[in-house]
Amino acid sequence: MKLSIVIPAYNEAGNIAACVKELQDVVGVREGLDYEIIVVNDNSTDETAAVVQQLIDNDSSVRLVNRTPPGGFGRAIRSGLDEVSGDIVVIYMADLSDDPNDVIAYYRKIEDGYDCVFGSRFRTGSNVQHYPWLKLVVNRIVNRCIQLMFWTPYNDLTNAFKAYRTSVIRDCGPYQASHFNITLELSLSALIRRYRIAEIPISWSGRQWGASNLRLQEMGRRYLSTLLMMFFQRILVADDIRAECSTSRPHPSANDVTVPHDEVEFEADCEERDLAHVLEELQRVQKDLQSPAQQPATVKS
Ligand SMILES: Nc1nc2c(ncn2[C@@H]2O[C@H](COP(=O)(O)OP(=O)(O)OP(=O)(O)O)[C@@H](O)[C@H]2O)c(=O)[nH]1
Ligand SMILES: [Mg+2]
Repeated sequence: MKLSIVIPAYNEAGNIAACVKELQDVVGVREGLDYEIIVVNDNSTDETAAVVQQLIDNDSSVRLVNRTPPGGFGRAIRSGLDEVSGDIVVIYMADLSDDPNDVIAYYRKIEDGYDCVFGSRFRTGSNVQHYPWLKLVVNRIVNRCIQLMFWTPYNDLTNAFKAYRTSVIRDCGPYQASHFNITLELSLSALIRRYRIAEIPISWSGRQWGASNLRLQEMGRRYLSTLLMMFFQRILVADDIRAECSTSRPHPSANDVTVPHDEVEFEADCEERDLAHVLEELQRVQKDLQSPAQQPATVKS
């Protein structure tokens, strides 16, 4: 299966070459996967485009999408997704925050049959460094609220670094979010359609070069808008939405989910899986409460 890595980049001249290189080394050289790397440059005012152009000269698997205004993280992701030619899409940050080894872990999970892989920075085995404390606190509160609203065990849905089958991306679109709220639009769209999702611990490190583009005070209303849209879709029209899914959904005994009997079985399987997840989450919380000294993930700020 071909892997497409979409990297939104805004003023990342100091990071993008190292970012692409570490991906090439792991994905191409070490693992020998068929891949493409699509860098989406959003009117950067630095040398980002020129640096990527040099990388393209040495590796035809690297591509550059130059956007015209208006800019925005969500618009950049949407432009990148339109260009994808692979079977699996990974959204990856240009600021060296993500670990290329986790891309391989995502890829293997999809090979195992999952439709989406959500990395979590807050599970046993996760490794998080240099996370600004205010963002960390807001992240944990927001993600806990999302977990309660969607009754889901996945605890890092706002993180963009995730993998999806391309067919899932196409099924869940078109997308509307223009900024960082696309992280929620993508992950929650897959969640409410009940695609088969795996969550695995990942490593993450705060940027060492360049400036952060995520401004909490500007993004709040956008996250809220996407969150409420997905919440009401889930509670009011989830059946209509799921009926339009054309691609592989989790069904242990049959792929044809259009047969009514199968649909009933499918719903029952999903309910069962959701309950198992919630139970797992409750057991985890219980364990954490019983051993307060033991931290679930390494988080250094
Ligand atoms: N194309 C494009 N890329 C963007 C835009 N805003 C952010 N990015 C990229 O998206 C990725 C994440 O942006 P960051 O600024 O690191 O935001 P963040 O990771 O949420 O914030 P930090 O935790 O502070 O790093 C980086 O690769 C940025 O270059 C944008 O408007 N357009
Ligand atoms: Mg970042």
